Amino acid sequence: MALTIKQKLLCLVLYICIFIDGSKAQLQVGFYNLTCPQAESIVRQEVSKAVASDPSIAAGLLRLHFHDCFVRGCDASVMLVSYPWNQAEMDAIPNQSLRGYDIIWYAKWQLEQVCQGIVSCADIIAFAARDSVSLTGGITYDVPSGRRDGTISRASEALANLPPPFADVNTLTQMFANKGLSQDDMVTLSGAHTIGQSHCSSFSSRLNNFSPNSSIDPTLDSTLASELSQQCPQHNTDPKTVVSMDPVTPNTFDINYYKNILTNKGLFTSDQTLMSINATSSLVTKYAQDSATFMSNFAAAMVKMGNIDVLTGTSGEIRTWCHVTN
Ligand code: HEM
Ligand SMILES: *[C@@H]1O[C@H](CO)[C@@H](O)[C@H](O)[C@H]1NC(C)=O
Ligand SMILES: *[C@@H]1O[C@H](CO)[C@@H](O)[C@H](O)[C@H]1NC(C)=O
Ligand SMILES: *[C@@H]1O[C@H](CO)[C@@H](O)[C@H](O)[C@H]1NC(C)=O
Ligand SMILES: CC(=O)N[C@H]1CO[C@H](CO)[C@@H](O)[C@@H]1O
Repeated sequence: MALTIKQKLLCLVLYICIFIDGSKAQLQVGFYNLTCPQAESIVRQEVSKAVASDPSIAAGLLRLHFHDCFVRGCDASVMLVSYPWNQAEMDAIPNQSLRGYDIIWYAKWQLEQVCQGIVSCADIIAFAARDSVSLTGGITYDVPSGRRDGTISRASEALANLPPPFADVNTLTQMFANKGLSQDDMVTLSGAHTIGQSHCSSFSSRLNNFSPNSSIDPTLDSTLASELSQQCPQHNTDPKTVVSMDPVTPNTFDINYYKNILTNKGLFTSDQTLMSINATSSLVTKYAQDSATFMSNFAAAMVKMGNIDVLTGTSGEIRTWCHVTN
Protein backbone atom coordinates (compact mmCIF):
# COMPACT_ATOMS: atom_id res chain seq x y z
CA MET A 1 0.00 0.00 0.00
CA ALA A 2 1.15 3.55 -0.66
CA LEU A 3 1.88 5.87 2.23
CA THR A 4 0.30 9.31 2.47
CA ILE A 5 2.54 12.36 2.72
CA LYS A 6 1.71 12.55 6.44
CA GLN A 7 2.74 8.92 6.98
CA LYS A 8 5.95 9.46 5.04
CA LEU A 9 6.78 12.48 7.16
CA LEU A 10 6.11 10.53 10.34
CA CYS A 11 8.44 7.78 9.12
CA LEU A 12 11.13 10.32 8.41
CA VAL A 13 10.80 11.90 11.86
CA LEU A 14 10.88 8.46 13.51
CA TYR A 15 13.90 7.50 11.46
CA ILE A 16 15.74 10.67 12.48
CA CYS A 17 14.81 10.13 16.14
CA ILE A 18 16.02 6.53 16.11
CA PHE A 19 19.17 7.61 14.30
CA ILE A 20 19.98 10.38 16.79
CA ASP A 21 19.06 8.21 19.75
CA GLY A 22 21.13 5.33 18.38
CA SER A 23 24.23 7.37 17.79
CA LYS A 24 24.11 8.85 21.29
CA ALA A 25 23.22 5.66 23.15
CA GLN A 26 25.06 5.08 26.40
CA LEU A 27 26.23 1.76 27.72
CA GLN A 28 23.89 0.41 30.41
CA VAL A 29 24.31 -2.09 33.21
CA GLY A 30 22.03 -5.00 32.34
CA PHE A 31 21.73 -4.10 28.65
CA TYR A 32 20.79 -7.74 27.89
CA ASN A 33 18.22 -8.06 30.73
CA LEU A 34 15.36 -8.58 28.29
CA THR A 35 17.06 -9.70 25.09
CA CYS A 36 19.47 -12.27 26.52
CA PRO A 37 19.17 -12.55 30.30
CA GLN A 38 21.72 -15.38 30.44
CA ALA A 39 24.42 -13.36 28.68
CA GLU A 40 26.58 -12.46 31.67
CA SER A 41 26.12 -15.78 33.46
CA ILE A 42 27.16 -17.77 30.40
CA VAL A 43 30.33 -15.71 30.02
CA ARG A 44 31.08 -16.09 33.70
CA GLN A 45 30.58 -19.85 33.49
CA GLU A 46 33.02 -20.15 30.58
CA VAL A 47 35.61 -17.97 32.29
CA SER A 48 35.21 -19.94 35.54
CA LYS A 49 35.81 -23.23 33.74
CA ALA A 50 38.88 -21.88 31.97
CA VAL A 51 40.34 -20.33 35.13
CA ALA A 52 39.69 -23.53 37.09
CA SER A 53 41.82 -25.49 34.65
CA ASP A 54 44.47 -22.76 34.19
CA PRO A 55 44.40 -19.95 36.79
CA SER A 56 46.89 -17.90 34.79
CA ILE A 57 44.49 -17.45 31.88
CA ALA A 58 42.51 -14.81 33.83
CA ALA A 59 45.39 -12.41 33.16
CA GLY A 60 45.18 -13.09 29.44
CA LEU A 61 41.51 -12.14 29.37
CA LEU A 62 42.05 -8.98 31.39
CA ARG A 63 44.80 -7.85 29.02
CA LEU A 64 42.65 -8.64 25.99
CA HIS A 65 40.10 -6.01 27.11
CA PHE A 66 42.85 -3.40 27.57
CA HIS A 67 44.29 -4.08 24.12
CA ASP A 68 40.83 -4.02 22.58
CA CYS A 69 39.86 -0.69 24.17
CA PHE A 70 43.10 1.17 23.46
CA VAL A 71 43.00 0.44 19.75
CA ARG A 72 39.93 1.81 17.94
CA GLY A 73 37.83 1.63 21.11
CA CYS A 74 36.28 -1.42 22.78
CA ASP A 75 34.88 -2.92 19.58
CA ALA A 76 36.43 -6.40 19.52
CA SER A 77 38.74 -5.30 16.70
CA VAL A 78 41.44 -7.20 18.62
CA MET A 79 39.65 -10.47 17.71
CA LEU A 80 39.64 -10.01 13.92
CA VAL A 81 42.06 -12.12 11.93
CA SER A 82 44.45 -10.85 9.28
CA TYR A 83 44.08 -11.28 5.53
CA PRO A 84 46.83 -11.17 2.92
CA TRP A 85 45.77 -7.57 2.20
CA ASN A 86 45.34 -6.45 5.82
CA GLN A 87 47.48 -7.19 8.85
CA ALA A 88 45.10 -7.08 11.84
CA GLU A 89 45.78 -5.86 15.41
CA MET A 90 46.07 -9.46 16.52
CA ASP A 91 49.29 -9.80 14.56
CA ALA A 92 50.92 -6.57 15.70
CA ILE A 93 54.03 -6.95 17.86
CA PRO A 94 52.34 -5.93 21.15
CA ASN A 95 49.67 -8.54 20.52
CA GLN A 96 51.87 -11.49 19.85
CA SER A 97 51.51 -12.64 23.43
CA LEU A 98 47.75 -12.12 23.83
CA ARG A 99 45.90 -15.13 25.22
CA GLY A 100 42.38 -16.21 25.89
CA TYR A 101 40.87 -15.80 22.43
CA ASP A 102 39.50 -19.33 22.55
CA ILE A 103 37.51 -18.59 25.71
CA ILE A 104 35.82 -15.60 24.04
CA TRP A 105 35.11 -17.73 20.95
CA TYR A 106 33.56 -20.47 23.03
CA ALA A 107 31.42 -18.09 25.11
CA LYS A 108 30.21 -16.49 21.89
CA TRP A 109 29.34 -19.86 20.41
CA GLN A 110 27.31 -20.74 23.53
CA LEU A 111 25.53 -17.39 23.38
CA GLU A 112 24.64 -17.82 19.71
CA GLN A 113 22.83 -21.06 20.66
CA VAL A 114 20.56 -19.30 23.20
CA CYS A 115 20.22 -15.78 21.78
CA GLN A 116 21.37 -15.58 18.23
CA GLY A 117 22.84 -12.31 17.00
CA ILE A 118 22.28 -10.42 20.24
CA VAL A 119 25.46 -10.26 22.32
CA SER A 120 28.49 -8.47 20.88
CA CYS A 121 32.02 -9.85 21.05
CA ALA A 122 33.12 -6.50 22.55
CA ASP A 123 30.74 -6.98 25.50
CA ILE A 124 31.85 -10.59 25.97
CA ILE A 125 35.45 -9.36 26.28
CA ALA A 126 34.41 -6.71 28.83
CA PHE A 127 32.40 -9.25 30.90
CA ALA A 128 35.27 -11.76 30.74
CA ALA A 129 37.75 -9.15 32.00
CA ARG A 130 35.48 -8.38 34.95
CA ASP A 131 35.05 -12.08 35.73
CA SER A 132 38.81 -12.59 35.54
CA VAL A 133 39.38 -9.90 38.15
CA SER A 134 36.70 -11.23 40.44
CA LEU A 135 37.64 -14.92 40.07
CA THR A 136 41.25 -14.20 41.05
CA GLY A 137 40.29 -12.46 44.28
CA GLY A 138 39.74 -8.90 43.06
CA ILE A 139 36.62 -6.78 43.14
CA THR A 140 33.35 -7.71 41.40
CA TYR A 141 31.83 -4.77 39.57
CA ASP A 142 28.93 -4.03 37.24
CA VAL A 143 29.89 -3.74 33.58
CA PRO A 144 27.80 -1.33 31.52
CA SER A 145 27.13 -3.03 28.18
CA GLY A 146 25.57 -2.50 24.78
CA ARG A 147 28.82 -2.24 22.83
CA ARG A 148 28.72 -3.21 19.18
CA ASP A 149 31.47 -4.79 17.13
CA GLY A 150 33.68 -2.92 14.69
CA THR A 151 34.64 -4.02 11.22
CA ILE A 152 38.20 -2.69 10.93
CA SER A 153 41.40 -3.90 12.54
CA ARG A 154 44.88 -2.62 11.71
CA ALA A 155 48.17 -3.78 13.17
CA SER A 156 49.71 -0.32 12.75
CA GLU A 157 47.12 1.14 15.12
CA ALA A 158 48.04 -1.36 17.84
CA LEU A 159 51.67 -0.24 17.63
CA ALA A 160 50.72 3.42 17.78
CA ASN A 161 48.26 3.24 20.67
CA LEU A 162 49.56 0.61 23.06
CA PRO A 163 52.25 1.77 25.48
CA PRO A 164 55.50 -0.22 25.31
CA PRO A 165 57.04 -1.74 28.47
CA PHE A 166 60.02 0.63 28.28
CA ALA A 167 57.82 3.75 28.39
CA ASP A 168 58.53 6.35 31.08
CA VAL A 169 55.89 7.99 33.24
CA ASN A 170 55.40 10.97 30.93
CA THR A 171 54.88 8.79 27.88
CA LEU A 172 52.44 6.59 29.78
CA THR A 173 50.51 9.60 31.06
CA GLN A 174 50.27 10.98 27.53
CA MET A 175 49.16 7.68 25.98
CA PHE A 176 46.42 7.27 28.60
CA ALA A 177 45.40 10.92 28.19
CA ASN A 178 45.00 10.23 24.47
CA LYS A 179 42.26 7.78 25.49
CA GLY A 180 40.61 10.16 27.95
CA LEU A 181 42.15 8.51 31.01
CA SER A 182 43.87 10.43 33.79
CA GLN A 183 47.28 9.87 35.31
CA ASP A 184 45.56 8.38 38.37
CA ASP A 185 43.64 6.00 36.10
CA MET A 186 46.96 4.99 34.59
CA VAL A 187 48.49 4.19 37.98
CA THR A 188 45.31 2.34 38.98
CA LEU A 189 44.97 0.27 35.81
CA SER A 190 48.65 -0.65 35.90
CA GLY A 191 47.67 -2.61 39.02
CA ALA A 192 46.43 -5.27 36.56
CA HIS A 193 50.07 -6.36 36.44
CA THR A 194 49.49 -8.00 39.81
CA ILE A 195 48.48 -11.08 37.81
CA GLY A 196 49.89 -12.74 34.74
CA GLN A 197 53.11 -13.42 32.99
CA SER A 198 55.61 -11.79 30.69
CA HIS A 199 58.07 -12.91 28.07
CA CYS A 200 61.75 -12.14 28.64
CA SER A 201 61.85 -9.74 25.71
CA SER A 202 59.55 -7.30 27.53
CA PHE A 203 62.14 -6.52 30.22
CA SER A 204 65.48 -8.03 29.12
CA SER A 205 66.89 -4.60 28.22
CA ARG A 206 66.89 -3.87 31.96
CA LEU A 207 69.20 -6.83 32.59
CA ASN A 208 72.07 -6.41 30.10
CA ASN A 209 73.83 -3.39 28.62
CA PHE A 210 71.23 -1.15 30.20
CA SER A 211 73.35 2.01 29.90
CA PRO A 212 77.00 2.95 29.45
CA ASN A 213 77.29 3.35 33.23
CA SER A 214 75.36 0.40 34.44
CA SER A 215 74.78 -3.00 32.94
CA ILE A 216 71.63 -3.50 35.04
CA ASP A 217 68.86 -0.93 35.42
CA PRO A 218 69.71 0.81 38.72
CA THR A 219 65.99 1.12 39.54
CA LEU A 220 65.67 -2.70 39.52
CA ASP A 221 66.30 -4.58 42.77
CA SER A 222 69.60 -6.44 42.32
CA THR A 223 68.38 -9.75 43.76
CA LEU A 224 65.39 -9.74 41.43
CA ALA A 225 67.69 -8.77 38.57
CA SER A 226 69.88 -11.83 39.10
CA GLU A 227 66.86 -14.11 39.45
CA LEU A 228 65.45 -12.74 36.20
CA SER A 229 68.82 -13.15 34.48
CA GLN A 230 68.75 -16.81 35.41
CA GLN A 231 65.22 -17.27 34.11
CA CYS A 232 66.04 -15.28 30.98
CA PRO A 233 69.65 -16.02 29.92
CA GLN A 234 71.12 -13.36 27.69
CA HIS A 235 71.08 -15.49 24.60
CA ASN A 236 67.83 -17.16 25.45
CA THR A 237 66.90 -19.24 22.47
CA ASP A 238 63.47 -20.09 23.82
CA PRO A 239 61.09 -17.24 23.09
CA LYS A 240 58.41 -19.13 24.99
CA THR A 241 60.01 -18.58 28.41
CA VAL A 242 57.70 -16.59 30.67
CA VAL A 243 58.09 -15.18 34.17
CA SER A 244 55.39 -14.17 36.64
CA MET A 245 54.80 -10.45 36.83
CA ASP A 246 54.14 -10.74 40.56
CA PRO A 247 56.28 -13.67 41.70
CA VAL A 248 54.79 -13.51 45.21
CA THR A 249 51.12 -14.12 44.32
CA PRO A 250 51.09 -14.61 40.52
CA ASN A 251 47.45 -15.60 40.19
CA THR A 252 45.88 -13.42 42.87
CA PHE A 253 44.43 -10.03 42.10
CA ASP A 254 45.78 -8.07 45.08
CA ILE A 255 47.88 -5.01 45.95
CA ASN A 256 51.17 -6.86 45.75
CA TYR A 257 52.00 -5.12 42.47
CA TYR A 258 52.30 -1.83 44.38
CA LYS A 259 54.24 -3.40 47.25
CA ASN A 260 56.70 -4.77 44.70
CA ILE A 261 57.20 -1.34 43.16
CA LEU A 262 57.92 0.18 46.57
CA THR A 263 60.84 -2.26 46.88
CA ASN A 264 62.14 -1.71 43.30
CA LYS A 265 60.64 -4.98 42.14
CA GLY A 266 58.46 -3.70 39.33
CA LEU A 267 59.08 -5.93 36.31
CA PHE A 268 58.90 -3.37 33.50
CA THR A 269 60.33 0.10 33.22
CA SER A 270 56.68 1.16 32.79
CA ASP A 271 55.93 -0.26 36.25
CA GLN A 272 58.94 1.06 38.15
CA THR A 273 58.70 4.49 36.51
CA LEU A 274 55.60 5.13 38.61
CA MET A 275 58.04 5.86 41.47
CA SER A 276 59.88 8.51 39.50
CA ILE A 277 57.54 11.45 40.17
CA ASN A 278 55.58 12.37 43.28
CA ALA A 279 52.20 12.55 41.59
CA THR A 280 52.30 8.84 40.78
CA SER A 281 54.52 7.51 43.57
CA SER A 282 52.13 8.89 46.19
CA LEU A 283 49.29 6.83 44.71
CA VAL A 284 51.51 3.73 44.53
CA THR A 285 52.30 4.20 48.22
CA LYS A 286 48.63 4.64 49.06
CA TYR A 287 47.51 1.54 47.15
CA ALA A 288 50.29 -0.55 48.69
CA GLN A 289 48.61 -0.09 52.05
CA ASP A 290 44.94 0.36 51.17
CA SER A 291 43.42 -2.55 49.28
CA ALA A 292 39.83 -1.28 49.55
CA THR A 293 40.64 2.02 47.87
CA PHE A 294 42.64 0.30 45.15
CA MET A 295 39.85 -2.18 44.40
CA SER A 296 37.10 0.40 44.14
CA ASN A 297 39.25 2.76 42.08
CA PHE A 298 40.24 -0.15 39.83
CA ALA A 299 36.59 -1.02 39.17
CA ALA A 300 35.79 2.60 38.33
CA ALA A 301 38.82 2.88 36.04
CA MET A 302 37.88 -0.35 34.23
CA VAL A 303 34.38 1.01 33.57
CA LYS A 304 35.98 4.20 32.23
CA MET A 305 38.38 2.21 30.03
CA GLY A 306 35.44 0.08 28.87
CA ASN A 307 33.80 3.23 27.52
CA ILE A 308 36.60 4.25 25.18
CA ASP A 309 35.18 5.02 21.71
CA VAL A 310 32.45 2.40 21.97
CA LEU A 311 30.05 1.75 19.10
CA THR A 312 26.41 1.78 20.23
CA GLY A 313 22.90 1.98 18.86
CA THR A 314 23.03 1.34 15.14
CA SER A 315 26.80 1.73 14.63
CA GLY A 316 28.90 -1.35 13.95
CA GLU A 317 27.35 -4.80 14.03
CA ILE A 318 26.83 -7.84 16.22
CA ARG A 319 29.31 -10.32 14.81
CA THR A 320 28.23 -13.91 14.37
CA TRP A 321 31.79 -15.14 14.76
CA CYS A 322 34.22 -13.03 16.76
CA HIS A 323 37.17 -13.57 14.45
CA VAL A 324 35.53 -12.27 11.26
CA THR A 325 33.12 -9.50 10.35
CA ASN A 326 29.63 -10.52 9.18
C1 HEM B 1 50.59 1.13 31.62
C2 HEM B 1 50.94 0.66 30.44
C3 HEM B 1 51.09 -0.81 30.17
C4 HEM B 1 52.16 -1.40 29.60
C5 HEM B 1 53.41 -0.71 29.10
C6 HEM B 1 51.89 -2.82 29.57
C7 HEM B 1 52.75 -3.76 29.03
C8 HEM B 1 52.61 -5.12 29.19
C9 HEM B 1 53.55 -6.11 28.73
C10 HEM B 1 54.81 -5.81 27.95
C11 HEM B 1 53.10 -7.32 29.13
C12 HEM B 1 53.78 -8.66 28.94
C13 HEM B 1 53.58 -9.22 27.56
C14 HEM B 1 54.46 -10.43 27.37
O1 HEM B 1 55.67 -10.24 27.27
O2 HEM B 1 53.94 -11.55 27.33
C15 HEM B 1 51.88 -7.11 29.83
C16 HEM B 1 51.13 -8.09 30.39
C17 HEM B 1 49.90 -7.88 30.99
N1 HEM B 1 49.22 -6.68 31.03
FE1 HEM B 1 49.97 -4.87 30.63
N2 HEM B 1 50.68 -3.06 30.12
C18 HEM B 1 50.14 -1.86 30.50
C19 HEM B 1 48.89 -1.65 31.05
C20 HEM B 1 47.99 -2.66 31.29
C21 HEM B 1 46.60 -2.46 31.62
C22 HEM B 1 45.91 -1.11 31.69
C23 HEM B 1 46.07 -3.69 31.82
C24 HEM B 1 44.65 -4.07 32.15
C25 HEM B 1 43.80 -3.29 32.77
C26 HEM B 1 47.14 -4.65 31.65
C27 HEM B 1 47.02 -6.00 31.84
C28 HEM B 1 48.04 -6.91 31.66
C29 HEM B 1 47.95 -8.29 32.08
C30 HEM B 1 46.82 -8.92 32.87
C31 HEM B 1 49.12 -8.91 31.64
C32 HEM B 1 49.50 -10.39 31.76
C33 HEM B 1 49.05 -11.09 30.51
C34 HEM B 1 49.20 -12.61 30.52
O3 HEM B 1 49.50 -13.20 31.55
O4 HEM B 1 48.98 -13.20 29.46
N3 HEM B 1 48.27 -4.00 31.29
N4 HEM B 1 51.58 -5.76 29.84
C1 LIG C 1 18.78 -4.93 34.50
O1 LIG C 1 18.46 -5.51 35.76
C2 LIG C 1 19.28 -5.07 36.83
C3 LIG C 1 18.91 -5.87 38.07
O2 LIG C 1 17.55 -5.92 38.24
C4 LIG C 1 19.12 -3.57 37.00
O3 LIG C 1 19.97 -3.12 38.03
C5 LIG C 1 19.47 -2.87 35.70
O4 LIG C 1 19.27 -1.48 35.82
C6 LIG C 1 18.65 -3.42 34.56
N1 LIG C 1 19.12 -2.79 33.34
C7 LIG C 1 18.36 -2.48 32.31
C8 LIG C 1 19.00 -1.80 31.17
O5 LIG C 1 17.17 -2.75 32.27
C1 LIG D 1 77.30 8.16 33.38
O1 LIG D 1 78.53 8.49 33.94
C2 LIG D 1 79.03 9.73 33.49
C3 LIG D 1 80.45 9.90 34.02
O2 LIG D 1 80.54 9.44 35.33
C4 LIG D 1 78.08 10.84 33.94
O3 LIG D 1 78.56 12.10 33.48
C5 LIG D 1 76.71 10.58 33.37
O4 LIG D 1 75.77 11.52 33.84
C6 LIG D 1 76.24 9.17 33.73
N1 LIG D 1 74.99 8.88 33.03
C7 LIG D 1 73.96 8.35 33.64
C8 LIG D 1 72.77 8.06 32.77
O5 LIG D 1 73.94 8.08 34.82
C1 LIG E 1 58.31 15.17 46.23
O1 LIG E 1 58.24 14.58 47.49
C2 LIG E 1 59.38 14.80 48.29
C3 LIG E 1 59.29 14.00 49.58
O2 LIG E 1 57.97 13.77 49.94
C4 LIG E 1 59.51 16.31 48.55
O3 LIG E 1 60.67 16.56 49.32
C5 LIG E 1 59.60 17.03 47.21
O4 LIG E 1 59.63 18.43 47.41
C6 LIG E 1 58.45 16.66 46.30
N1 LIG E 1 58.67 17.23 44.98
C7 LIG E 1 57.74 17.89 44.30
C8 LIG E 1 58.12 18.38 42.97
O5 LIG E 1 56.62 18.06 44.75
C1 LIG F 1 47.58 -14.82 19.79
C2 LIG F 1 47.96 -14.48 18.39
O1 LIG F 1 47.16 -14.49 17.51
N1 LIG F 1 49.22 -14.17 18.19
C3 LIG F 1 49.74 -13.86 16.90
C4 LIG F 1 50.49 -12.56 16.95
O2 LIG F 1 51.17 -12.29 15.77
C5 LIG F 1 52.07 -13.29 15.32
C6 LIG F 1 52.69 -12.84 14.02
O3 LIG F 1 53.17 -11.55 14.11
C7 LIG F 1 51.33 -14.60 15.11
O4 LIG F 1 52.25 -15.62 14.74
C8 LIG F 1 50.63 -14.99 16.41
O5 LIG F 1 49.87 -16.15 16.21
